[in-house]
Amino acid sequence: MPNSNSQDYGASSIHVLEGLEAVRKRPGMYIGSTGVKGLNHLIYEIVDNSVDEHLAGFCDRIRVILGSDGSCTVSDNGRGIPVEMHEKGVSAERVALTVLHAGGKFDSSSYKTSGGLHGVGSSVVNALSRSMTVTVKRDGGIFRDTYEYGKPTTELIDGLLPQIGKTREHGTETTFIPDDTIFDQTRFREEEIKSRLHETAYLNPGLTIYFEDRRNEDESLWESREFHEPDGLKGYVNELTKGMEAVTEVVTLKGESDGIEVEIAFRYVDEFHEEVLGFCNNIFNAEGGTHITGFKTVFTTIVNNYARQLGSLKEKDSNYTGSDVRNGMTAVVSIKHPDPRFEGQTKTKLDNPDASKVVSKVAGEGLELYFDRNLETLKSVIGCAEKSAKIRKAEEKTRTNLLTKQKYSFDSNGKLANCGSRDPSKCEIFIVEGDSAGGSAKTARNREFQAILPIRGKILNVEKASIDKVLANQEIRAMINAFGCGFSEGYGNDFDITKLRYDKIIIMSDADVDGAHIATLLLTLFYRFMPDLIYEGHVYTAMPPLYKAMPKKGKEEYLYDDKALERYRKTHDGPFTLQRYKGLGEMDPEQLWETTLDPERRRLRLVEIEDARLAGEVTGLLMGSDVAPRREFIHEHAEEALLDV
Ligand code: 0RA
Repeated sequence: MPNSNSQDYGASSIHVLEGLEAVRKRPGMYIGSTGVKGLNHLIYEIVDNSVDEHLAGFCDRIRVILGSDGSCTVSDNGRGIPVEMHEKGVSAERVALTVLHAGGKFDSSSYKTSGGLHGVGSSVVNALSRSMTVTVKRDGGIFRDTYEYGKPTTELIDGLLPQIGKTREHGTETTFIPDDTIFDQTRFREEEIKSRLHETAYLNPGLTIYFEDRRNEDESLWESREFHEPDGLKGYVNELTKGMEAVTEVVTLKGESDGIEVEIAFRYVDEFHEEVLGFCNNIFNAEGGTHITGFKTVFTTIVNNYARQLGSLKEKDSNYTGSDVRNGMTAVVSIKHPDPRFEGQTKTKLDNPDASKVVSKVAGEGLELYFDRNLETLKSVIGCAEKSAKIRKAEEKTRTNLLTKQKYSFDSNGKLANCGSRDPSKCEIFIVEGDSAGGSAKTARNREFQAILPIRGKILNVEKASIDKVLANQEIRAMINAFGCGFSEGYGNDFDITKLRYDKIIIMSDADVDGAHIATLLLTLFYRFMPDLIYEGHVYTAMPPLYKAMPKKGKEEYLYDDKALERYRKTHDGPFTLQRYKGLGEMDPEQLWETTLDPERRRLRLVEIEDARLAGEVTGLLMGSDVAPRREFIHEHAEEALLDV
């Protein structure tokens, strides 16, 4: 029976029930999903509370037991959830289990909060459980509270939990059975749980986690595991590189600054790949974040500095890239942050700027100390970078050869209609959407200085494609070849703007959504592979008119936007017919020349990106598969930054 004593369960607590109701209405918002992932997540929420108690220094054992009744029991030997009277007039345990977000935040100075996916704790698990029993041992007593679907079923005595026994032990035990009306299925997936518990053990070397799966009817088939990893991150990196040929030992770095604790372990193996894992408050950050960036940046800088000191890089050589330096690296970066923030859709990317600062400080200092004393390891690391740089340069060369070889075949395959002049400062190239508009443009243009490159339909979205795919794309190759200045990718840079064959690269697409989309795809390509084209102001979009106004009396006039039409309506009294252009294809060559090609009359907009940061943001925006924001970009950014010429 739910407790209905109004003294024990006052007005503030009614609100509480509404809170848990919200969890039942939108479980996905609190635990990610109602699939088996979300189901397992219930266990992690409870375990994380015990891990927090370990981090606070009061618990070194956690047990996780899967029962045959579909339950999970998590117990620890911590201080025990406080059971005394809370300011809300009931036991603090009751508040923790029924108030959303209250879990664990009794005393934030001595008790670190977990950086969990949703950080919501036991009350959420309670809300999503058919039944839940919490047993607390502390202050010499054993206290028990029970719930069904998040609602208390134990009657409090003067607001406090009934004592069911005596003990000198302390700790918390939580047993819950997930609500099968919420979850698609209620069988916990043990493989994932074990792996996560093992990971937790690596991240907390002082902790022993015992796991037992008692779900089989046959007791002899129960599985039990004990996870204790006293070597911590070092052991973790060892495990991650098991069976690979080690190039270095596992190096560990540790330090603290501004209240942020940092621990790092890394090693090199003889493999052409890198793996860098980030954790914040024991939670894996699948998308990395500021801690990882801080580590990578300082690592690259330091290895390059040493490489120059040791003569691996000569004066004329460019630096090793970040991925050169991490060639063969396996690393784990784990930080403890008092106030973690996350970004990204899945909330798995750490966002705190101070994390980057502190990690690079700790890692930087630690690395210099270590490398100064371990020259052989340093040389091995530099050796891995040398190897990577060599391969990278060879690949770049092949790629450039591939492109230059095909240069003339593109010129002669009929797509590019080049101009007569070879003076880049006078030349322009129009990238025209569609063969028919391309045909008109070829007829209409001034052959002396205007080149036309028709492209078919939508080009490849380079944000979503691998470099090989990008370079295999005919339209993209045609553009790279026509421009003549190569391309840069990632850290590699084979781009040479001085070789650009046209002063103006003009994107000419229809003034509709599809046209905007194509322009966006082209801009994405330029950002990523030829950003200097934009930084140095060579990229424009053509502005074909939207309307032609034909008055009964007087001259015809092209109107380039709706504002112009408005103005026209206001300033012309006589009757006029209005022709609306839906696409470039509707214009004959002469009209196309008058409105869009003729430098004397056309309107162009310069595509300008203020700085790299904005470009990065925009590129991120363009990456999404959502069409709407892309359009916005074209209309807002390319518009406001675009000057009329
Ligand atoms: C808040 C304060 C204290 C302990 C805990 C929470 C606590 C919560 C959980 C959840 C699972 N196991 C837990 N162990 C401890 C400290 C109260 C005191 O000062 O004794």
